[in-house]
Amino acid sequence: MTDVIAVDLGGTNIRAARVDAGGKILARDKIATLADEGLKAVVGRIAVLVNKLKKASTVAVGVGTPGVPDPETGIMRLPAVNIAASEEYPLTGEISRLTSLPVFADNDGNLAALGEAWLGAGVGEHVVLIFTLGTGIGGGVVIDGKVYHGHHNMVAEFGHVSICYSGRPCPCGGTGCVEAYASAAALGRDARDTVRKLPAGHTTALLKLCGGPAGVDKVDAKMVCDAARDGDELACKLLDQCCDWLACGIGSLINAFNPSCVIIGGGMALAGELITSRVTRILDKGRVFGPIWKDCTLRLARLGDDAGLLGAARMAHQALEGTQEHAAAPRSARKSRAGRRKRGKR
Ligand code: BMX
Ligand code: ZN
Repeated sequence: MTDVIAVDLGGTNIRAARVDAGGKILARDKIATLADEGLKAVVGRIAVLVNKLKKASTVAVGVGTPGVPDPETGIMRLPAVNIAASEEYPLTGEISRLTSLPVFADNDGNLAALGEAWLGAGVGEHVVLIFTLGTGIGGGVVIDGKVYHGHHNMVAEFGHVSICYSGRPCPCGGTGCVEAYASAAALGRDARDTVRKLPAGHTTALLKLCGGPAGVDKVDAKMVCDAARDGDELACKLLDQCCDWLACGIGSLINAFNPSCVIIGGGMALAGELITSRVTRILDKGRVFGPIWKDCTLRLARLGDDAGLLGAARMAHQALEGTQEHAAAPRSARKSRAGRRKRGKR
């Protein structure tokens, strides 16, 4: 039985796993991304991981990345904003050169959606949307088990759906993007700003969790969720506001896609019910066309951190089978794969 190496390129860590065609993880490893060193150095580290994990049974590599790799050339068409020097970088070609394997790549949100639709919270669903809440907000659409990429393979950038006409600026160049309001990074930022402005003597669990006024810089989204779980008033207010903004984005996309299911994933989804109950309550009250919402369920991701990895594995297997035409791979890799098949190897 053949297998592939799945890679999940994150802002902090690169995670990789050898995965069989049924989605079983056979081995895994990770390494720090060190994103400031630029994508070229990062790709060198990806290759080290792949070469460590690959076996004679390994037939391809699947990579999930922020930004958008060109499906034909594997060059970064939309740079990853959290990885330096990623613009126009030949992502799949370089990894292929360093590992001697065909490489396929797609956006991390798309692959999280594919992973959940394959083996997680979206199994058997007709139209699945995912929102991954992390440094940014990733998005993905899977229809009947296949990623929907749009006319020029540029979607789904759900984080950059605007929820405010003259709102916060976003690194993408847009205004009022939901990512600038409801990502884990945005919630952490809002919490720090709010705690800094508290009048003297005001108590909040957030101040205790960060070790007092000197530790306010450490306040993050996880602390807000932990404090909200314990009923802290300020943390609950921050989370209410964040989920209201998130529901605004989710409601608009439900109106656009009429999904059978919306999945909330990413690191912040570990807060579980705290997020889904708030978003559901807001959607029940409005922000979405009622009859469309009635037909849809909102769920937490089931694969946790492995959604993107399993999606990357699924993409590579699908690409090899020729059912996922848009997967990014350099033509040379496709040729060498065809050549191997002709020669009857692997
Ligand atoms: C950004 C965007 C998406 C990515 C999302 C989540 C860019 C343009 N990245 O919105 O492609 O899916 O972040 O990524 O670089 P995370 O790693 O921040 O969770
Ligand atoms: Zn944006």
